[in-house]
Amino acid sequence: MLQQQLKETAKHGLAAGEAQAPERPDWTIDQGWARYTQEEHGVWRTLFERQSKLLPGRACDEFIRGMQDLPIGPEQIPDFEQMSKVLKKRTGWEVVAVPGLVPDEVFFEHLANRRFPAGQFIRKPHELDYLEEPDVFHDVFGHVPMLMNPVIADYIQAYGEGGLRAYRLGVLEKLARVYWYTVEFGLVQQSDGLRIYGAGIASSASETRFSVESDSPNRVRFDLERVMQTNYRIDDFQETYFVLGHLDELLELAKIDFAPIYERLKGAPEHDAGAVLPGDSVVTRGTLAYHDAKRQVAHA
Ligand code: HBI
Ligand code: FE
Repeated sequence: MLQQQLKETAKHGLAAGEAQAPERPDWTIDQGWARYTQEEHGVWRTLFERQSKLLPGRACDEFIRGMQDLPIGPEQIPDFEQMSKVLKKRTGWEVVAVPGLVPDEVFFEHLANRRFPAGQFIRKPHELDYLEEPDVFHDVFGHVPMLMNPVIADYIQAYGEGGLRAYRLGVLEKLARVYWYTVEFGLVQQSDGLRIYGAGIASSASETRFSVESDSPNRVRFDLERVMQTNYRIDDFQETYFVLGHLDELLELAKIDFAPIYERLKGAPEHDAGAVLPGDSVVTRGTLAYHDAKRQVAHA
């Protein structure tokens, strides 16, 4: 894998299934909450406090509200069972523990059944800003508040169902891009400004600032086919963020039959992560200074 300097949060960069054979066919494990050490709870606290300070005014209202309504706080790593009780009442979702990345089909099967697989482990104190697999902070702090929202709840379930279909059709890459640029790195236009709803951003201190404040990245209105043709960064901040006009746009997206779109896009050109295209509705055109500087160092 490339050298990765600034991987602040889980970017899911490893091939799924690199762990050893699972105990259970669905890859779930016991969370084993009582076995977390004080040091592990301390890592959670550090990350929780840092993000809680940054997110008001940067994350969307739905994220902030979801967080408030969940029984999670800075003191300790959340207990999945307790959290699932509240989540289940709100949107029918629950959180199950997995060792890390799981194979794509296993992941989709869980989502299609409103089970969110969350990494059981937490990153080590020396890797607060650097992590390859989704851990409990990324999965719980980043994803679960949005799962309290009925629109996102339906959308991610639909993604699980669509993922199973896309997997069989051999077009997973295109669907994965949609997930990446929405659930993981999505921005949404709110009346008081651009806001974060993507978990990959919301669980990362540096990308929280970068995504909404930096002049470097492009911010482009979300367009399904455009996104399906666009590469993404797994090793660094995104070069382009796609912006929804409203979270309800995801409801429409959840209903779309992707099969004809896959057909139409066969052989269509792929776009670089930092490209701005003639058809784009540009919110802010980026300087790309951040990534250009890194590319220069890499080529020197
Ligand atoms: N496994 N635990 C876990 N979390 C993920 O986000 C995840 C995964 N396996 C596969 C996967 N994501 C993605 O590659 C799919 O969305 C395509
Ligand atoms: Fe994630």
